[in-house]
Amino acid sequence: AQAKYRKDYKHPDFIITDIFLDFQLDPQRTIVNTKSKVKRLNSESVTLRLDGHSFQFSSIKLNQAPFSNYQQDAEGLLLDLSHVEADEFELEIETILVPAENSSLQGLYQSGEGVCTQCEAEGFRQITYMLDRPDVLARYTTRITADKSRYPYLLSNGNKVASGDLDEGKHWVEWQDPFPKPSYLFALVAGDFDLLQDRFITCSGREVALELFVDKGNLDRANWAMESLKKSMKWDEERFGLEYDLDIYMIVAVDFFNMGAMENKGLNIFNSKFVLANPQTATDEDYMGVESVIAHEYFHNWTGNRITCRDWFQLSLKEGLTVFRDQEFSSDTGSRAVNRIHNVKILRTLQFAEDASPMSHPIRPEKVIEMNNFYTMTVYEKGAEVIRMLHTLLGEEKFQAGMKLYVAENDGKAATCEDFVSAMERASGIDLTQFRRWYSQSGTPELTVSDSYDERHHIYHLHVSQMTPPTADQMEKVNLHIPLKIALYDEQGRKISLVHDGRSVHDVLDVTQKSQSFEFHNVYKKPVPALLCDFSAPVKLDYEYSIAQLVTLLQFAENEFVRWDAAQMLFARELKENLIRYQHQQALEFSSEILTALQQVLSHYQHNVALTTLILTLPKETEFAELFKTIDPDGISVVRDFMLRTIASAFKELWLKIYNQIELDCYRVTQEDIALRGLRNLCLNYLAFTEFGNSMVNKHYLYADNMTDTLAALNAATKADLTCAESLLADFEQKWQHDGLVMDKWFALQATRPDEQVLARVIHLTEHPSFNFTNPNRIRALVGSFINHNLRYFHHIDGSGYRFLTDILIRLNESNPQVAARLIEPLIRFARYDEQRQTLMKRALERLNEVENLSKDLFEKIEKALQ
Ligand code: BAL
Ligand code: ZN
Repeated sequence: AQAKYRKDYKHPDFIITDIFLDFQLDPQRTIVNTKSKVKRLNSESVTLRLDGHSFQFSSIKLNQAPFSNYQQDAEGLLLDLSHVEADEFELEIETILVPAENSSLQGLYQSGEGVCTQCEAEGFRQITYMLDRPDVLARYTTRITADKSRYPYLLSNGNKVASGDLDEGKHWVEWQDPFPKPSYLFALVAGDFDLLQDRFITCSGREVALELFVDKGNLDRANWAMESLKKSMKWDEERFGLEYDLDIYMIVAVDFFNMGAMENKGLNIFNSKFVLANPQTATDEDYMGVESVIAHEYFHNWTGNRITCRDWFQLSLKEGLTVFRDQEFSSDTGSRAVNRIHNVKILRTLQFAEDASPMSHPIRPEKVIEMNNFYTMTVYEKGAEVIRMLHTLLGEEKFQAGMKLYVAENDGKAATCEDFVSAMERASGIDLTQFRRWYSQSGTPELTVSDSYDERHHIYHLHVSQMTPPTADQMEKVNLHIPLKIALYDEQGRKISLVHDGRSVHDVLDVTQKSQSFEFHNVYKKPVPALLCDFSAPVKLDYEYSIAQLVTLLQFAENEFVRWDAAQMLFARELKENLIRYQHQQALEFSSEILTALQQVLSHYQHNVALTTLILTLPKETEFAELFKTIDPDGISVVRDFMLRTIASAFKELWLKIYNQIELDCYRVTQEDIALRGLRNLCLNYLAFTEFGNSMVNKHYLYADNMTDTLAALNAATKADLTCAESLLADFEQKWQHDGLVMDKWFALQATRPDEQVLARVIHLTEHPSFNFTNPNRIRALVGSFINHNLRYFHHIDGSGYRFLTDILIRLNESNPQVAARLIEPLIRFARYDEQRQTLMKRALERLNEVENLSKDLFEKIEKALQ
């Protein structure tokens, strides 16, 4: 497999300006006729390389005449144009596809009873030969012909311009997209659906038809997605001044989908997981997930579609920015603190782990073998953090001025990350020279902070130094521009103003050097510093807090994030100390000081219900694991279990009291109710580990009138291994076995049970009638949950977890390499474990390496891991 490098980018010698696609659709044999208007930009160029594979090539014509001056290989077609004089000509290519047998879920494939496409990043080349690169923008006209009764809806991008009936029960529809776009944004859907219709009046008064297509019978699960879409459209007008541009916006939910969703122009295709929701089938978390993914795809219409990426190395240009925009949407429409905490948890756990892995890469990668491997936490989530830092440094007003300039300069074009930063820089007048390094440097910077207090002169000093450890892809690191947001508190938790030479100073410190000191005046008592408030930069912080200082922040800090973060640090400390005890076979103990502080927070839950829940939620095993260079799966699991049981029994009466105090008469998706349900279910989670567990959980399940509560009961029952667990699981299975999406919750629970039998059960469940190896959602729910969220048993020292995963990967290598490459992640991270486990994991990778026809997707990761 050939690697591509960012530095090798070249402007295209040829472009395609207009493309007419004709699909004679049939799942067993689809004929695609493509007429493209090709333009030669480089008059010297006499060869044209088109990308294409995985179809039957039928014919090619140039200006209507048969053309045979080409070479075909496994990845495309090389046309020899040395005898073609004209700089503009038409290419007509015919290909034949079998959507029903396309298990890769890229290109054109069958999903359930329908047919749909997925073209990002390089799926279009599985439909026909094409200049399949994002900087080639063409106007698309698409005509689809298919059986009318089987496929009453035939959809593509843009506006429907014509349609008609044909003989033999067939019909056709023609779509035209007025906006030039790269091939990755092309979409086609054919099928029979239930349709939810609505409309949106834009800020300039235009009416947009909104159409949401779901599987027959699912209309009662479509409303939330539609409401979310309208909210997103309004929000983007109000906060970013961006208005929708077509007269129609369509969303189709499909069950077989590799990603979350896809922002195809005017025709989003969604994994049904991020569309369908009603109180009986979706949890509060699902509702929030639907809202943010709907928003994300909608926001791509400007940041992604109107302005796209020049090349795939620039992916974060659209993804980092669009994640930032969807995070801001969720924060403006919900709770900013809750959203920030949620996102920081993901970043610290998953992105930090990626940065410490063989796959480490900057948000703008330098080298790629398989582009699908770079739809990562780094490009998306760290990419969004980089945009957030820009926002912090510039402030909202200048940031929006930068956005305006970026849009004005790049609308209708394929842009680069540099185009974005440059617009921000020029619009704000702020020098971003050093800041740009965030785009080229991988790894997680570490900030070490110490302080000193001059009692006589009332001066407080903060000494800050930065260091980024080497990563797999990059040994040498440079100093970054890190915005460090701070606050100083007195012992009562009152904020002390930040003053220097009598003038108030900004609470965001510019850390730019290896080592720097900051001085604050008029500080009359030694303060407690809150550092990296709101996680102002994606870095690790090292400051030697005392328990007392953290308790002060936890109880009194006015910033909610600071309070939560103090709790995280207390838990981390407790876990680390007990892990040492565990490793020395000493008795475990929980600091009474910390318990008292937590109890204080819990008893005042009414002040801030959502925050109390977040504070009292013990970090997951995988979150704790990131505290260590070498991970001890058994130790972390045992100690966390001890902490859980200690908190459960220490506040038993309080858990019970709060559980009984919270009453919700019916299910509503509001901030307040979600927070209350969250706390009540947290109470249940802890109570499950007390003598009341079995009867309370049973009753909770019985009385639940919504999926959030049902799942909370099932989760509590399985995690605490209650006697009711089996019967509740059986009841749920019986009730939902017909519904794969709901069964995913059940599969995930089964896979995360904390007992020796879990792997045997998971293997057995791959034969379950609701399970299906061709559906990525099912695989992620059962296999993904086991390997990513069952730390102890996936990493069982007998190697059974690794063998299981290897078997699965061998199976998926050919059928769906994209999904396989996601699942291999925990195996390639062997360096984080002890020698015995490392040996077992490497053996598994070597076995995979021997597989015939190893996909580029797996090859790239295995090669990096074993090198
Ligand atoms: N562009 C791929 C899916 C997404 O990030 O929206
Ligand atoms: Zn996206």
